[in-house]
Amino acid sequence: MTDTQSPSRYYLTTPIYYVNARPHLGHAYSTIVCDTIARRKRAQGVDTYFLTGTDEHGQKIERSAQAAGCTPQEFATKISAEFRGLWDQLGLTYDDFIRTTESRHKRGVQHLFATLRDKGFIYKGSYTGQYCVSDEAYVDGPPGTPCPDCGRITETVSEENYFFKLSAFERKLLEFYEANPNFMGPESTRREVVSFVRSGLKDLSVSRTSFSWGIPVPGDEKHVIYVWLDALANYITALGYGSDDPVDQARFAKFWPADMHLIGKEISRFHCVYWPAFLMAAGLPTPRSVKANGWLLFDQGKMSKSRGNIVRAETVQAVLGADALRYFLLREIPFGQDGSFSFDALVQRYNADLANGYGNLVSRVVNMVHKYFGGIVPETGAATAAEAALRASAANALAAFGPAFDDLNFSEALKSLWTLVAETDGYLTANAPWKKPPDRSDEDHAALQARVLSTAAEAIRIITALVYPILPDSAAKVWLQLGQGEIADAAKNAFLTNLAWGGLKPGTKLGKPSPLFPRAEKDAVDRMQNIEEQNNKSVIEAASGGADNSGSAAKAEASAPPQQQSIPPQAPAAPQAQPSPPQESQAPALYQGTTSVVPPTQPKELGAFAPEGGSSAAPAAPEQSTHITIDDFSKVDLRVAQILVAERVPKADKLLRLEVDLGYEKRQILAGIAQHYEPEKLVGRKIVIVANLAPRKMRGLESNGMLLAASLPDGAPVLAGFLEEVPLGARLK
Ligand code: ME8
Repeated sequence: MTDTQSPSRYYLTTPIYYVNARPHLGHAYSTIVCDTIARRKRAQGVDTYFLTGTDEHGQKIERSAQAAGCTPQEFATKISAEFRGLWDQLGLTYDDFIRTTESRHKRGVQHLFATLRDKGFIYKGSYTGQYCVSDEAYVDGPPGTPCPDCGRITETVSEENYFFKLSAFERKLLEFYEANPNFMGPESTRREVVSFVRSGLKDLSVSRTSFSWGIPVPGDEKHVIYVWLDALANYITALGYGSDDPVDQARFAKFWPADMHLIGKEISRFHCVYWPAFLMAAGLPTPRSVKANGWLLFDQGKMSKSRGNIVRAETVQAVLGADALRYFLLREIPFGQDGSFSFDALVQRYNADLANGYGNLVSRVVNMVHKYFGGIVPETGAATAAEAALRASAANALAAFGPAFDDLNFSEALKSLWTLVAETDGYLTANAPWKKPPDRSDEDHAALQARVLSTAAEAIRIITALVYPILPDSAAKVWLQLGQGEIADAAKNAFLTNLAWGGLKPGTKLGKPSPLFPRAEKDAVDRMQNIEEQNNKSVIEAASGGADNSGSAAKAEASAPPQQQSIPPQAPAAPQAQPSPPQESQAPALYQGTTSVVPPTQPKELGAFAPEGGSSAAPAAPEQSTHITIDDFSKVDLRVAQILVAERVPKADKLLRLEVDLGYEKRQILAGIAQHYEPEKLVGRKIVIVANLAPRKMRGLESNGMLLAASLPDGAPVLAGFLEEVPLGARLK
């Protein structure tokens, strides 16, 4: 099914991003990787089509829009514009940006659905089962089953649906994987997908009736098409699939099948199982490859809106520039593996490799050519062993960089290139053209300067050309400084196809030296952290009406857990300072030291439920104003959680041990409600917890939070809950 690789054109895609959250560094990561690939391909003379876009249908978006008080279309338009705006701000060179609410997409998806139905691969049936709204995925298991991908508790759906005969493709897919060993990567993804298919494929429900925010099934409009069938089709609809227009048809014929779908590893099943099966069923060629990036981790978890541990690309761009971000992501994280992001690591890498490394090398050489040769590249003269060695290093870098890069091994590619940076630096230092020993004649010294500086400048030219896809802005500046003109023009002329030693001609007039990567001072980390804090604060204020309204999207996003840096993980107290080991009868600390945050009257109305007798055992609240500010309140992180496990704690008649699911994580909490609630009856119940309370140990068990309950006059707790459906992890504010 897979065509042979066509060297003359290349079609690559990012996932299309959900519009329920603003873009963060995780989204930027996949898009930046694609941008570097697209730039390299174009600079090799390959006709390249780079597609990105936004995924705008589905129940999740419908609910986010509802929460924000606007229509799904308004909501999608706002967030989609943020993605596109950010990609433009970062200088990403996508050729097309598709929105799944565009008519060209709807037309194509309906055409695909009708084709699959006409070919007998779609039939009507009924489905009762579990569905994860967050991942828009069907899940096997009984009611209450958590989603295997995100851990959220699934919802039970019971609907008349259209089904796709996925089961008919089990063998075909396995044969396809076998015949195309490079179809999926990395190896871990390939293994996972193969074992998923080997374990048996069931037919897939491909329509929904319980909500309407989607593309109607042609001819049966009360159904909307399953969001993943809708979303995956973007890769063909953007090219013109389903259109009668000859221009669209020619584009589709030229660029399909895609050379690479670049995705995050969590959506491999959709891309490596469902997508090829849909295409095979429709009689269309399958993509040539699907490659999964690992996860960007921050504060020990996958960076994601639902965990609230996000960093924005704009923040890094504002302080260190977009190139620094691109370099860090590609150099620091071996592609395909998870990688931690931290501001400290970013600044260290920036200073070591860019400011002190490449940037400093360029500045030394360009300045010396100006100082000693009036800015004109001198004749090299006869090469010595030192020049031959540097030239050999450049040849090594040229030989190593391309294959590593084309294998998506960006980190290794850059490492090999930075070996050349270090060797050029070492060559300069060893030959010290700035220092004339007393026993060297003026003539000999001038010859050495000419030889060394022109050789070093040529090495810089090679480095700059190779690194251009990763550091496009900086490479453009260096290209000008090397007197080579606009690098964008060079790229258009496919300058990477004939890159070889010797391109910097004597007599070339260098451009003015200009700073590339000013050293980041110690405060760079603080500055980035402050921007993130301010960002988060303004989102919270906008949501509470306390600040300039930054729009419905901001409101919806405010329901995400806060960024860890901006909200103190615990309120400013020190519950650890208990004089004696906590007893079951002691309150697990809501009021300990957090009294400036929560008014002392609050526990009576919406009791942060302490084990029985807790409120009287809690330390007295200090004197304080009866009013708190919105900032004070926002320090208490109240969240919706669901009880997964409830059991009595041995030898403690008041305590229950609960395992609760916050959607973005699971944790254990202890609650003194055993005399009022049977543990079995609590399982599955949605409750409210204080999520950022300092952990405490009771009876040797750690409690990570506290549930909220009203406290009746006789002291009995009544758990706080909701009448409407609420997603796990939703914040109370
Ligand atoms: O899944 N680390 O959209 P999405 C690395 N609409 N990459 C990350 C990341 C992280 N922490 N967070 C996000 C969807 N990404 C669907 C896709 S495609 C037909 C439909 C990147 O908004 C990564 O590429 O949840 C991941 O697959 C994608 O964003 C998920 O974006």
